[in-house]
Amino acid sequence: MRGKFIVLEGGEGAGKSSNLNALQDLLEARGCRVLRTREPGGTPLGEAVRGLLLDPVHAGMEVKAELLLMFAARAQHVAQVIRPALDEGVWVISDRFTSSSYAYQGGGRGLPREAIGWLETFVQDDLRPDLTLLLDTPVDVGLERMRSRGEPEDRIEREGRPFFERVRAAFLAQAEAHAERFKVLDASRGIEQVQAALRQSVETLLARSS
Ligand code: Z5A
Repeated sequence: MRGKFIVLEGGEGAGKSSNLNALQDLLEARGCRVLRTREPGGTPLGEAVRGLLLDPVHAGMEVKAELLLMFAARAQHVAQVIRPALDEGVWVISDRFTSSSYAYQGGGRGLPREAIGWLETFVQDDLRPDLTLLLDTPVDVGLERMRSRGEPEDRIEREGRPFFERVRAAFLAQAEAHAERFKVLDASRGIEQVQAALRQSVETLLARSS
């Protein structure tokens, strides 16, 4: 049987990395073979493109170049990693996917959603995540968590609060428009509560696919 494709999305400091561990443990405990990946990245080419996208040295990157680099990395990721794994029955869990392009390059940068939609179809054909878990936090909470880690900010993290407010709004709009394949989790709660909600959503998907 074909594997399922689950994506974790959210703004800065939403807790995607922390929750991916819990998701992987849950699926493996239920006997699923799991491949964990991320965007931008997930292949040697994609990781090289990620380096270009996040390096503050490219502060003047044209927004259309940013969008096209996201999809260049994604084209390789889909062809080399995601599709083959799903075809072999492996469950793919990804830290971000195309919803981030709608949120950051669409909502944040103001690029038209029609252009993003065209690239989505060109690169993915009919491939869409079976479930997108949107970890939603007020922007201040996420930025505070991110800054408390004390790591240097990458090129995109250097954007100001209004940018991240637009990103959040664009994520929530997608979740509303595609309620059948999105689940919004209130990620401002404690990590145990967030993980309990995540488990519930994934159990529902597991029950549907058995
Ligand atoms: N991007 C894009 O623009 N377009 C695209 O198409 C794609 C991506 C695919 C890289 O992503 C950047 O690429 C990203 C979007 C853009 N830009 N930015 N800015 P990334 O996912 O690698 O980078 P990130 O979003 O900055 O990830 P992050 O900062 O690592 O956040 P996170 O993984 O969601 O959070 P975390 O590391 O799990 O947690 C952050 C801290 O909060 C950590 O200390 C945790 O212990 C703590 N935490 C987590 N959950 C909780 C709870 N519930 N309570 C308290 N503390 C918590």
